[in-house]
Amino acid sequence: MADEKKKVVAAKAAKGPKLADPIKASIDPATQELIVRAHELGVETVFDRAENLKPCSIGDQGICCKNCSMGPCRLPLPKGGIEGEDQRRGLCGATANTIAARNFIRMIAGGAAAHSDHGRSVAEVFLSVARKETEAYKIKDPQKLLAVAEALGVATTVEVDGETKARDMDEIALETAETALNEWGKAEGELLYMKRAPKPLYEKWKKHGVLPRNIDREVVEIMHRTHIGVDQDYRNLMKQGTRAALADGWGGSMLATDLQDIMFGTPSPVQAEANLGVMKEDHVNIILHGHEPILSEMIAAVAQSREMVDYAKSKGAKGIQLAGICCTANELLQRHGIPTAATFLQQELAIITGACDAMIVDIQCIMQNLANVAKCFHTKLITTHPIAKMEQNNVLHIEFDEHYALEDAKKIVKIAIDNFENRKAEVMIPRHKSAQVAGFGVESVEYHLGGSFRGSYYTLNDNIINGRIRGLAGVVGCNNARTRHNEGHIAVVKELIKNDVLVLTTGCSAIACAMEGLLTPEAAAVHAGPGLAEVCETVGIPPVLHLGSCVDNSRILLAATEVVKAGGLGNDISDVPVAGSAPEWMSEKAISIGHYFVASGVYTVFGVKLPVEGAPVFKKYIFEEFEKMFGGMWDLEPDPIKHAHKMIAHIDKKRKALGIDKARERVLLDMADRRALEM
Ligand code: SF4
Ligand code: MSK
Repeated sequence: MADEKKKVVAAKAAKGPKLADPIKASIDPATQELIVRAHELGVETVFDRAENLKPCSIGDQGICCKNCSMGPCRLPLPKGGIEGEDQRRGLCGATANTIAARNFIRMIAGGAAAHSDHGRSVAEVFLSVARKETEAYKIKDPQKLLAVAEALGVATTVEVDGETKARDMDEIALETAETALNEWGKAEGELLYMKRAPKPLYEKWKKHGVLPRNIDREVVEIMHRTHIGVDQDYRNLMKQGTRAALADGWGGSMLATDLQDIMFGTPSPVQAEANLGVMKEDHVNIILHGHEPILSEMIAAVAQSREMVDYAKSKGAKGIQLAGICCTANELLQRHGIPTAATFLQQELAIITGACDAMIVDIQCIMQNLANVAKCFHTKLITTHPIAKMEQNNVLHIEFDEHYALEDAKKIVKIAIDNFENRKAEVMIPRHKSAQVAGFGVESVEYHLGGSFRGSYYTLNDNIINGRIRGLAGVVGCNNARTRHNEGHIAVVKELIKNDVLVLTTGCSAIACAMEGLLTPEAAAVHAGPGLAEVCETVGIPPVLHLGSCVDNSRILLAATEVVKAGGLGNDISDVPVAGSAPEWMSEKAISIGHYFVASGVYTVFGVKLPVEGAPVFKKYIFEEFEKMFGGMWDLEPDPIKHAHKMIAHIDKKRKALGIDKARERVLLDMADRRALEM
């Protein structure tokens, strides 16, 4: 028997690792073509690894603890489920609920730390700008500075001889920068931005003791509480998870977004293209990947300079093509209209085109296998951040210092240009790309939907009340190699807009929508229900609005707050017909985002899986009981159509509670009548 087993293992090993089926791996033709090319060239990608490396089923259910060296303790569910008291215990006695809750909030800590540390870097650069220590960055949006100053309690006026005068902008900038940076580590009080939320929501947070004190402390406290022998009550653990997630959404992420807008400009709608087809064979292709716009803004400025374009031409290229991956793509797109090359799962494929002369990365969502793929091509892979290096020796590390931003950016762009003539493999850029309109935000939604009441959310609210727009959905998050690339995003979003739900999207979900052509005003006529299509056509917006990067989910929170303020849709975010979704999530950041949506009153559905199945009591707590505290709760639905319909059902429940469900029925009749008249 043992010999038989050995033979099977040997036979499998002789065959080599399994290769991904391109059609099953992705719905996107560019991705499929490049997976085939990777196979032809013998280059392994994440899609192949997903075939050969299966996830651990115990970890998948959230019930593996390795928080001390007596473990790992794995607590599989007994066959036939649990009857009576759950007898499962780790060596220390930790229950499945404790273990799942500890794991869950450690994911929140990871996500909140990632977003917030990004925010801190931005705040530090902003402080350098305010102190005039750097020439490279400027205040591009003084209006936004004034708004942020006010939200942070920084005075924007002064009294001079009994008269109120505008305060000096340099002074405002400096005090705003110092106040903002203080939010990460202040000794007492609560995060200043919490009061930007609708008052009833703020009161709920206060009542349940989850107002964050400072950003760093909430992450640190999670690490403390989840250490062996500390917090052993899943409800109390989740209380801290909530506080840390709120410190992310209404703190670190929101500050990152705001300070980026002040320095790099508040986005407004721009047109561009998306997918790997944006790369150009006869250009130097520079791909920017990661999250912080601090570096990519400089690269964008330098790469578009006459000096660098001429240098590229001197090397035989026709010019320089910049394109982004992941959230760096979203940052570059929303402020400069720079095209989007790829989602998270396509990052290795950008190199496999053979046309990527340099891939410049900073932080988050950067696969270590990029270095192995780059070895097979001429691509220079350049890490730039002190906290994110790679061990492989073909990777260049050029540390980016904001005090020498332009010099560093020039050096990097020059390396890319010099590498143009070293292309080895035949270039194979897929032809697929789509048009997109991106760059929406709290301000531009207000402007575009303002209608006759320019500069307000009344018209958006009116259209929700009269039922043309059934409700709002935030569809966000990553790709996940455990599910078919982009299929979940696209199916969920199409189903929502078909049912008149206006979708706000960020992150890789936004990139997926762009690749599918859903981010154009024309998409409304093809994919949206009649009510939503009518609104989109009238105001000239796409049925899916791209609001930016992962930290820009804070824009969704503020947009929902504006909806509440505009009136007619209740007093709190939890009253608004709105739902959240991450159909293909994979990162800890997604868990933090999901939880701050939930704690802000939003029903939030995740696709793929959630690490809670092994602890049914804990699962019930966050799936059902959270609603009683904050109005929002978690849900899981891997099937994208059912996923969308759960969101629609929640939206309808909220419409009914507001007494506007009848309005929707009337509007549908009106539409039919109108069509009959037109005929
Ligand atoms: Fe096991 Fe408890 Fe240690 Fe976790 S903390 S590994 S459950 S003994
Ligand atoms: S990049 S966190 S894969 S959305 Fe923000 Fe995409 Fe998810 Fe990274």
